[in-house]
Amino acid sequence: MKQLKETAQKIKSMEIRGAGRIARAAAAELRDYADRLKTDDLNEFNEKMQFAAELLVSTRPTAVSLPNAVRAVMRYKGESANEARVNILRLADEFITGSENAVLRIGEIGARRVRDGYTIMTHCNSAAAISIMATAYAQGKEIRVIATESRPRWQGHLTIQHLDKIGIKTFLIVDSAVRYFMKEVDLVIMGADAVTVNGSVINKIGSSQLALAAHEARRNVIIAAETYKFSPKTLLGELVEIEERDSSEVISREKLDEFSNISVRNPAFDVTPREYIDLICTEVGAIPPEMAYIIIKDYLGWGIEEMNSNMRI
Ligand code: RI2
Repeated sequence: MKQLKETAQKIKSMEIRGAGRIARAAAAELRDYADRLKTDDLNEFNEKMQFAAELLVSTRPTAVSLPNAVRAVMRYKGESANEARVNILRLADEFITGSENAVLRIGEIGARRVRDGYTIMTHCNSAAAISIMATAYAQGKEIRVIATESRPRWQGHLTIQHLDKIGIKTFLIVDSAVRYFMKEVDLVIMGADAVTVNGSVINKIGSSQLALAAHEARRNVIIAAETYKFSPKTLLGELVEIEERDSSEVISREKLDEFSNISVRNPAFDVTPREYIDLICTEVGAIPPEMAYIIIKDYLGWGIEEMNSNMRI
């Protein structure tokens, strides 16, 4: 239980962050938790697994990768606690390996859209988006990247570290400079925390203004997103909840206490409408956003019937 709570806390505090990484961390925690559960009673085992699943899902409300990863593991079956445990270990490992391979495949598919000499703008820190840039660069394409700081958590600093290691020439800019630099950009590549059934993309706050500036300047926008970032629940009309984080990420508590009339709003994500997105690059292909439903139904396996009868998390 202690380790389960620690993992949940690390995801909540963003010590473990990035939609893909938190999904893999949750799958790994469910696997290890099942392994640590010593009970032979199947009912008790199931109840404890359900508790763990719900705790992990509650940590970050927006990233759909998290419930999708948990659901992939919680599909386990077993006539006994031990059978269930063995099944969970297999499902979790399958999810983790599949997720790592998906990022590589997205790199290969997405790199086909990157030409030699391109300047690419990116936002926040997305392993899937970086995979495209890294693959294009490894293919010998001379690219440059413009990376935003991504306030308030500065994930842009992680991006520049990564790109620097690979050897890609990168400019770090403040978030408010995206429109100023758009004229120098050939292609925008960003990640996703969630993709809805109508093809809208939820990603780090600021993504939609970047996409809007790209749309205005007629630059293409590619979203790099594994299929498990598509939200089955949006098929039932549910909206993806946008996480609002603590004010202390934006201004210190002491400073804020100096004011009487000021409070902080700190949404972690925003929604980019599909009109501003040219392509969503998944591991099963580069699709127009309008095809999001196909991914949810055919690749995640959640048609409307399964949704109505099965979805607990
Ligand atoms: P990968 C991140 O969320 C960013 O919004 C990023 O674009 C997205 O996850 C996808 O990242 P946060 O955890 O899965 O920083 O592509 O809030 O790495």
